[in-house]
Amino acid sequence: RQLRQALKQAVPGGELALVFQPKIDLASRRLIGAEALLRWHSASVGAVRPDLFIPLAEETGDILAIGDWVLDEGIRHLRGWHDAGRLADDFALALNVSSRQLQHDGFVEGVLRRVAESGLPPARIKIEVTESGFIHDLKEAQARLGALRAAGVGVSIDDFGTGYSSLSYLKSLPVSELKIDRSFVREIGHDADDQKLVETIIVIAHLFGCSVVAEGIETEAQLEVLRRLGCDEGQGYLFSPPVSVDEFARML
Ligand code: G
Ligand code: G
Ligand code: G
Ligand code: MN
Ligand code: NA
Repeated sequence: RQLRQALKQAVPGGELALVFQPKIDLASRRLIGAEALLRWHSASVGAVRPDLFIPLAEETGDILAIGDWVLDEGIRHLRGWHDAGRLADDFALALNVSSRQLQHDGFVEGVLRRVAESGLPPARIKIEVTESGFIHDLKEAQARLGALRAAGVGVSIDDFGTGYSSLSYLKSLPVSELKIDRSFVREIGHDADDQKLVETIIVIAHLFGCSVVAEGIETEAQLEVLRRLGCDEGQGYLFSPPVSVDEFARML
């Protein structure tokens, strides 16, 4: 109850912040993007982890205002880096979007309006959705994600392989990127079957014209295997944890 009340203050109270985790091209080790991750420091209850407050915000509906804030703030920083000439041509910023946001009727228009107002090339922005984002209404998700792709915005499936029927989604969804969940990456070198899953996801993604990002890379050994299997990009503590906007700007 206390947390619910505190959540209402997150946006108006200026209590939210974005941190940025670098995404690295595995072949060249070049910085080619980042994922924006939300942090909340509540004036009344202190720091709260996103895996705790995001499900709550989805339940209460606060995720819509929070999600809008993430889009505004992410695109604002991206524009600063872009205008300062700090970004490689292929650099893209990934913003997480919850299923509640995707299901909200103004979602696509909201994203495309912000992109247009920013003046940024649409390909600089990627929307990350999890499978729970389209399990609800596949047809509608298909139309919405398709509208983003048609406008040139990237669409990425987060936590790929952890839900159900992933393969049938790939056939019907307009997606440009798959992210291999870190639970699979962790088992590389330990569990032969998990490694086969990783290998299969990479092959299938490429067959469908998607690029593949491995999450949670922590060791050179994992990186070596992923490179050998043809994985395109990675993020993880081996390269960098999520960092503040100032620290990230220094990496650019
Ligand atoms: O950064 P951290 O590992 O604590 O994030 C935990 C999870 O919280 C992420 O995997 C992601 O699913 C979710 N998350 C982080 N930032 C956002 C955000 O801006 N929007 C949404 N919907 N989820 C986020
Ligand atoms: O969107 P998603 O739920 O995948 O968010 C990624 C989460 O994973 C973030 O909360 C981030 O802090 C965390 N993370 C990023 N890199 C690593 C890593 O190498 N190892 C582990 N254990 N967690 C990571
Ligand atoms: O580590 P190396 O000198 O190979 O890095 C070459 C380039 O790759 C760096 O200039 C940077 O752009 C990118 N890179 C490699 N590792 C990291 C990392 O951990 N964080 C960030 N932000 N970029 C990295
Ligand atoms: Mn994500
Ligand atoms: Na993930």
